[in-house]
Amino acid sequence: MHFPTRKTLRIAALSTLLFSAVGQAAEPVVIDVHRDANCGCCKDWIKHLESNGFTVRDHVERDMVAVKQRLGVPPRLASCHTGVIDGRFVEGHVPAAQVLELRKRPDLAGLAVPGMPMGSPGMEMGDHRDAYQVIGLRKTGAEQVIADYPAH
Ligand SMILES: [Cu+2]
Repeated sequence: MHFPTRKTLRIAALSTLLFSAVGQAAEPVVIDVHRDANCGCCKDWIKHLESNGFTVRDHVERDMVAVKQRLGVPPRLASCHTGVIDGRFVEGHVPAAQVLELRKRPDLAGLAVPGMPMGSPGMEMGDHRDAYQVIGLRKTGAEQVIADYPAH
Protein backbone atom coordinates (compact mmCIF):
# COMPACT_ATOMS: atom_id res chain seq x y z
CA MET A 1 0.00 0.00 0.00
CA HIS A 2 1.41 3.36 -1.04
CA PHE A 3 0.50 6.70 0.38
CA PRO A 4 0.93 9.67 -1.92
CA THR A 5 4.20 11.33 -1.15
CA ARG A 6 4.92 14.95 -1.77
CA LYS A 7 6.69 13.92 -4.98
CA THR A 8 3.77 11.92 -6.42
CA LEU A 9 1.42 14.80 -5.61
CA ARG A 10 3.68 17.16 -7.50
CA ILE A 11 3.70 14.78 -10.47
CA ALA A 12 -0.11 14.60 -10.34
CA ALA A 13 -0.35 18.40 -10.40
CA LEU A 14 2.09 18.55 -13.29
CA SER A 15 0.19 16.00 -15.36
CA THR A 16 -3.06 17.94 -14.82
CA LEU A 17 -1.25 20.97 -16.17
CA LEU A 18 0.06 19.03 -19.15
CA PHE A 19 -3.36 17.61 -19.87
CA SER A 20 -4.99 21.02 -20.00
CA ALA A 21 -2.23 22.33 -22.29
CA VAL A 22 -2.77 19.38 -24.64
CA GLY A 23 -6.53 19.93 -24.36
CA GLN A 24 -6.13 23.47 -25.66
CA ALA A 25 -3.88 22.43 -28.53
CA ALA A 26 -6.33 19.66 -29.43
CA GLU A 27 -9.05 22.18 -30.32
CA PRO A 28 -9.23 21.25 -34.00
CA VAL A 29 -8.01 23.86 -36.45
CA VAL A 30 -8.74 22.87 -40.02
CA ILE A 31 -6.11 23.48 -42.67
CA ASP A 32 -6.08 22.52 -46.35
CA VAL A 33 -2.70 21.35 -47.62
CA HIS A 34 -1.87 21.24 -51.33
CA ARG A 35 1.13 19.13 -52.29
CA ASP A 36 2.75 17.10 -55.00
CA ALA A 37 2.14 13.33 -54.89
CA ASN A 38 5.85 12.54 -54.53
CA CYS A 39 6.67 15.03 -51.79
CA GLY A 40 7.86 13.17 -48.67
CA CYS A 41 8.72 16.21 -46.57
CA CYS A 42 5.23 17.60 -47.26
CA LYS A 43 3.74 14.52 -45.60
CA ASP A 44 6.10 14.97 -42.67
CA TRP A 45 4.92 18.56 -42.27
CA ILE A 46 1.32 17.31 -42.30
CA LYS A 47 2.25 14.89 -39.47
CA HIS A 48 3.76 17.81 -37.54
CA LEU A 49 0.50 19.74 -37.84
CA GLU A 50 -1.62 16.74 -36.88
CA SER A 51 0.46 16.06 -33.78
CA ASN A 52 -0.18 19.71 -32.83
CA GLY A 53 -3.95 19.29 -32.97
CA PHE A 54 -4.65 20.37 -36.56
CA THR A 55 -7.15 18.63 -38.80
CA VAL A 56 -5.49 18.43 -42.22
CA ARG A 57 -7.39 18.14 -45.48
CA ASP A 58 -4.82 16.73 -47.88
CA HIS A 59 -4.98 17.70 -51.59
CA VAL A 60 -2.65 16.03 -54.10
CA GLU A 61 -2.01 18.45 -56.98
CA ARG A 62 -0.56 18.12 -60.47
CA ASP A 63 0.57 21.71 -60.78
CA MET A 64 1.82 23.33 -57.58
CA VAL A 65 3.03 26.43 -59.45
CA ALA A 66 -0.54 27.12 -60.53
CA VAL A 67 -1.82 26.51 -56.99
CA LYS A 68 0.69 28.98 -55.54
CA GLN A 69 -0.22 31.56 -58.16
CA ARG A 70 -3.92 31.20 -57.42
CA LEU A 71 -3.31 31.58 -53.67
CA GLY A 72 -1.09 34.63 -54.06
CA VAL A 73 2.22 33.14 -52.92
CA PRO A 74 5.04 35.34 -54.32
CA PRO A 75 7.67 33.21 -56.12
CA ARG A 76 10.41 34.57 -53.82
CA LEU A 77 8.61 33.02 -50.81
CA ALA A 78 7.89 29.67 -52.48
CA SER A 79 8.60 26.25 -50.99
CA CYS A 80 7.16 22.77 -51.62
CA HIS A 81 3.61 22.48 -50.21
CA THR A 82 1.05 25.25 -49.69
CA GLY A 83 -1.43 25.26 -46.82
CA VAL A 84 -4.59 27.35 -46.71
CA ILE A 85 -6.25 28.46 -43.52
CA ASP A 86 -9.14 30.97 -43.46
CA GLY A 87 -8.34 31.80 -47.09
CA ARG A 88 -4.73 32.69 -46.34
CA PHE A 89 -1.62 30.79 -47.38
CA VAL A 90 0.89 28.92 -45.24
CA GLU A 91 3.80 28.27 -47.56
CA GLY A 92 6.41 25.63 -46.76
CA HIS A 93 7.64 24.22 -43.46
CA VAL A 94 6.06 26.77 -41.10
CA PRO A 95 6.01 25.57 -37.46
CA ALA A 96 2.56 24.94 -35.95
CA ALA A 97 3.07 27.76 -33.41
CA GLN A 98 3.24 30.39 -36.15
CA VAL A 99 0.33 28.84 -38.06
CA LEU A 100 -1.74 29.35 -34.91
CA GLU A 101 -0.45 32.92 -34.62
CA LEU A 102 -1.66 33.66 -38.15
CA ARG A 103 -5.22 33.40 -36.88
CA LYS A 104 -4.58 36.40 -34.62
CA ARG A 105 -3.10 38.47 -37.45
CA PRO A 106 -5.87 39.59 -39.82
CA ASP A 107 -3.38 42.03 -41.41
CA LEU A 108 -1.44 39.13 -42.97
CA ALA A 109 -2.17 37.59 -46.36
CA GLY A 110 -0.05 34.59 -45.47
CA LEU A 111 3.05 33.07 -43.91
CA ALA A 112 6.07 31.42 -45.48
CA VAL A 113 9.27 29.58 -44.77
CA PRO A 114 10.89 29.99 -48.19
CA GLY A 115 12.91 27.12 -49.59
CA MET A 116 13.28 23.97 -47.51
CA PRO A 117 15.54 24.71 -44.53
CA MET A 118 17.02 21.68 -42.77
CA GLY A 119 15.66 21.26 -39.26
CA SER A 120 12.33 22.98 -39.87
CA PRO A 121 9.22 20.87 -39.08
CA GLY A 122 9.09 18.04 -41.63
CA MET A 123 12.73 18.63 -42.61
CA GLU A 124 14.36 17.07 -39.55
CA MET A 125 17.95 15.89 -39.94
CA GLY A 126 18.98 14.63 -36.51
CA ASP A 127 19.81 17.63 -34.33
CA HIS A 128 21.01 19.79 -37.18
CA ARG A 129 19.17 22.99 -37.97
CA ASP A 130 19.90 25.67 -40.52
CA ALA A 131 18.93 29.19 -39.49
CA TYR A 132 15.56 30.14 -40.95
CA GLN A 133 12.83 32.72 -40.58
CA VAL A 134 9.07 32.64 -40.79
CA ILE A 135 8.03 35.52 -43.04
CA GLY A 136 4.65 37.17 -42.85
CA LEU A 137 3.30 38.84 -45.98
CA ARG A 138 1.07 41.76 -45.11
CA LYS A 139 -1.99 42.46 -47.22
CA THR A 140 -0.22 45.72 -48.12
CA GLY A 141 2.56 43.66 -49.74
CA ALA A 142 5.17 44.38 -47.06
CA GLU A 143 7.08 41.53 -45.46
CA GLN A 144 7.69 41.05 -41.77
CA VAL A 145 9.78 38.51 -39.86
CA ILE A 146 7.33 36.65 -37.62
CA ALA A 147 9.84 34.23 -36.06
CA ASP A 148 13.56 33.66 -36.18
CA TYR A 149 15.00 30.18 -35.69
CA PRO A 150 18.77 30.24 -35.19
CA ALA A 151 21.02 27.46 -36.44
CA HIS A 152 22.07 24.70 -34.04
CU1 LIG B 1 9.46 20.37 -48.09
